[in-house]
Amino acid sequence: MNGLIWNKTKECMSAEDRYKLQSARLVKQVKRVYHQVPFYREKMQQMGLEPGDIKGLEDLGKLPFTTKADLRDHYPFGLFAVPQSEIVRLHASSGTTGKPTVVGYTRGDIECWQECVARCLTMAGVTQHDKVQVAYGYGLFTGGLGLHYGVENLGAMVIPISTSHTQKQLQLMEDFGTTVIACTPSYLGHLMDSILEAGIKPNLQLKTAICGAEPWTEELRTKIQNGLGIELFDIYGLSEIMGPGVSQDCEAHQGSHVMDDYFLPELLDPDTLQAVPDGEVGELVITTLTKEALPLLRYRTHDLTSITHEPCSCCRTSARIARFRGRSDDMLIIRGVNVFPSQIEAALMQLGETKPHYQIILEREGNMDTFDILIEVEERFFSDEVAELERLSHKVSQTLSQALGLHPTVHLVEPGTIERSEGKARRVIDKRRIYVP
Ligand code: DLL
Repeated sequence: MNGLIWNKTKECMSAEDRYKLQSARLVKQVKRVYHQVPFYREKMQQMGLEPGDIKGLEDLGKLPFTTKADLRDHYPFGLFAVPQSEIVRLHASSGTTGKPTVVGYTRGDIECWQECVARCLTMAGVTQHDKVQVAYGYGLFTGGLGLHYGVENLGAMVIPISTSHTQKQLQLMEDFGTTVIACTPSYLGHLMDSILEAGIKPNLQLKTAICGAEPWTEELRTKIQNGLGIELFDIYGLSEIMGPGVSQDCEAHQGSHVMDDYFLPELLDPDTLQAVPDGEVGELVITTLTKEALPLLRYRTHDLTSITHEPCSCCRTSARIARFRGRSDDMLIIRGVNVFPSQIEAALMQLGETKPHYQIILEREGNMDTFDILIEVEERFFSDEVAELERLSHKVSQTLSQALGLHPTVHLVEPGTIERSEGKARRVIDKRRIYVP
């Protein structure tokens, strides 16, 4: 299919054929994980389950869940279902302290991934005649290479610039005639400001953007679409499942099409773990149907959304998920990096020079996140010895930057500054309004 517009046949199959395909793949996948991954075998045995008990989609609810903690506990390769010699690539989740979650891919997994991303690009109207500037980070993060291989698979031209400086992005965009940009929505907002400021919009060929990796709103989409006169598409994915390309919206912009011949979505109540009806908000849980290296059963994404199984006006019949409403855990996504408040606490405790009271304050300045952390320190640091406070401030900033992979602005404050609450401490004040209310 190289060089051709992606053929939609598979994406438009009837509900009946889809059900049959998903069922057959699920049965096969369950057998594989039972025999290849001791973790799943033990879990299923504890539940009194044999692979033969899973006869199709109707038995999905019997299967055990998988969490990020399970991946961490089996760091680095403990959940892999193939020998390491069959792994052709590794990626890892961003911004975690200590042990990251590591994901592996066989050659077959990479083929599946590039097919999914090629489908997404086609949904956005991208063809072999396009020039796609990939401004997601390359490296262990899945964004850069994920998009890269999808673009090549489609036969379009890839410009693998990664997260270079804005001036460089603009220069290449102008010189090479970039028609599609793939980057986080907040960064695109920043690029837009720079383009408008430099007055170079008339020189650009840009018409489409593939944005994802962080929550964003319809308001931001409209603002950038109007500002740049281009169309924005919302690509979703997570490293544990594959990376970008698990789902994306089409030209109808009526929800994000899940590649559900490969990734089976369920929408569950995060407290009861019971299915919620179509249209109601729940946690997205995904079972990989064909993944070879790291197959996951009922992976809890913690992303909150709703689902519909109604066919779309574009003819695709896959399940569609709505814009994300938030997360059922406390993970924050700051400038595209995943951050858990507990990481900050762990780093501060290890440093041992501050008090255990801290507060994260997130805001939007223009289109970029600002990331401030207030941390209480002992009274004595506020004596006349300014140098001591500066030393500590520098050390804390360094420690946190290392732990998070981000540079928060650190404010050391006097004891009692941060408001105490009787129940749970209010660790995060997020004023960015990135989720739909
Ligand atoms: O962010 C993969 C990716 C790269 C997706 C490039 C799209 C584009 P992780 O770093 O593992 O992987 O982060 C996954 O990011 O569980 C969501 O909470 C959030 N996320 C990803 N895409 C979107 C989106 C990549 N379009 C976590 N809208 C996920 C809202 C998103 N949240």
